[in-house]
Amino acid sequence: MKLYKTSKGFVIETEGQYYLSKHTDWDQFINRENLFFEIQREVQGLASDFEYINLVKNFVEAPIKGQEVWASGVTYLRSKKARMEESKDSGGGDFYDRVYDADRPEIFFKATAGRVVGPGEKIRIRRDSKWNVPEPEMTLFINSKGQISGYTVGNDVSSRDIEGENPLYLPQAKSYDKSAALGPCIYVTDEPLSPETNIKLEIFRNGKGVFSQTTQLNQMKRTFNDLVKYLYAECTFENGSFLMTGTGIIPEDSFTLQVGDLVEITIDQIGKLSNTVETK
Ligand code: DO4
Ligand code: MG
Repeated sequence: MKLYKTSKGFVIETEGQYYLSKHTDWDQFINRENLFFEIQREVQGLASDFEYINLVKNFVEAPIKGQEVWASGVTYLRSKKARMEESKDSGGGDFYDRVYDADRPEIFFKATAGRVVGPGEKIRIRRDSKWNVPEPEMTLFINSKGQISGYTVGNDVSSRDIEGENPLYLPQAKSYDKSAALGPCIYVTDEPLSPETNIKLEIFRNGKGVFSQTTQLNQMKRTFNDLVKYLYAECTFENGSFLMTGTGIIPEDSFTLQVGDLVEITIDQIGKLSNTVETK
């Protein structure tokens, strides 16, 4: 089932039917133990209506309110190789090599809710950066008890020249206004995701495709539970949190995002997150 946050209410999609939840607080709506069963129970008392599709089409927002967004790094071989290459001149490459094999994963703070954009909204590239990429990432919604309750699509927009210049610049390369996109929904399931789940990144410039690649969850080196264990070890999250799980796709080194580019990320079961690039 899918949960959509819209400016007109919270829409539940399940088995091809659409329902409008009676909940009015997103944080309370999503941060419940056993969310799958809670939603199943809730829809039994609601009437479905196809009109609610229009709310999803026209009024959908990023599925976040009182949560922080965190992110994991170097969880795919492709990411390790790209970071080592971009930071070789600064002598930082070895850090990425070591973290890929270490027990402790790289986890960093990505964004407050106010820095996150939703479907159809503009993502930004930094004005002081010349080399920027989208990072398509399976993103977990973890409740305040540390349980993974749902999944969404995430874009960890990143400045490669800034992080490559010095690994200590990572927070500036990663965290700035509109550097994160989430959506279109929170996908809630009572089953584990298939390792064959596809994560696809497409980039369009002036209506023409300039990049397209797909990876699968089975390419990820770490487990979701391992990442959650480290994130929740010494942090509490009153309303739960979002955790991006790292990118397995990075365009070739000659590629950089431009203003006006359309970035589309599609993950099986969850849906498509589309955003265009702006800077100002
Ligand atoms: O350490 C750099 C960032 C890595 C990252 O964001 C990723 O692998 O997705
Ligand atoms: Mg990333």
